[in-house]
Amino acid sequence: MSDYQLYCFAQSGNAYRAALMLNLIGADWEPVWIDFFGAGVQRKPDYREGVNEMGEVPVLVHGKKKLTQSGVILTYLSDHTGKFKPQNEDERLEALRWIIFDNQKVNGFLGPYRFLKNFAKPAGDPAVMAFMKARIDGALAIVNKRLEKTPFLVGERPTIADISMCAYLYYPPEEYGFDIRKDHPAIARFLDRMQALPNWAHPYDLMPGYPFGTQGYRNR
Ligand SMILES: N[C@@H](CCC(=O)N[C@@H](CS)C(=O)NCC(=O)O)C(=O)O
Repeated sequence: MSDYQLYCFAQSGNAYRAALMLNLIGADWEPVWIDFFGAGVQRKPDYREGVNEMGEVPVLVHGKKKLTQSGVILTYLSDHTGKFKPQNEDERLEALRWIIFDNQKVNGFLGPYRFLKNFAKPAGDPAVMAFMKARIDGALAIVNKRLEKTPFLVGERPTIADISMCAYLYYPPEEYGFDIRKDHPAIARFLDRMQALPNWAHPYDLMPGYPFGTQGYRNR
């Protein structure tokens, strides 16, 4: 058995944060595929009682430890390996600040927007979609402005805040109906820098569930 098990599925940018971190630090890990869209495993009582009372993915299992919330998982992995770890109190607080902003305002809106556009039946109400798109534009502009000043969110080096921010940013523009890279050039350059890190992989190559409805991977 691998050192780490990650409950995840390919379409989950929230889970991608944890999967990407595990890959970037060279961890020995394996995915546990969650049939999120089909059986809705995350909504079942045994999942809520035995895996995650919040009914969410990702969940990281490391021996006897079971962790949820990608921000917690990233913090745990960086504390344990020293990799992508903020270096002092100021950096730690700054990373946490961006992780919370990301969870709430950036990928916190991008994920549901993409879900309503591609997977929900019926698809999202146009007024709701327009509201969310405006929130997304505003939040991405803030991130873009920050990344015009420094190559990574906390400065010169990549930290867990950057890995968190990647959550939904590599999924194809067709899944959004807009092109994040084209609209936000500093984010595009940031994504290129993250992509150049050793062991970087796209969510569809890293987690099972591609094509949609299967347990496959895109390029394997
Ligand atoms: N803030 C959480 C968000 C996790 C999350 O919302 N995951 C989605 C899958 S992409 C989920 O499990 N949603 C189920 C639900 O909200 O009922 C994190 O970063 O781990």
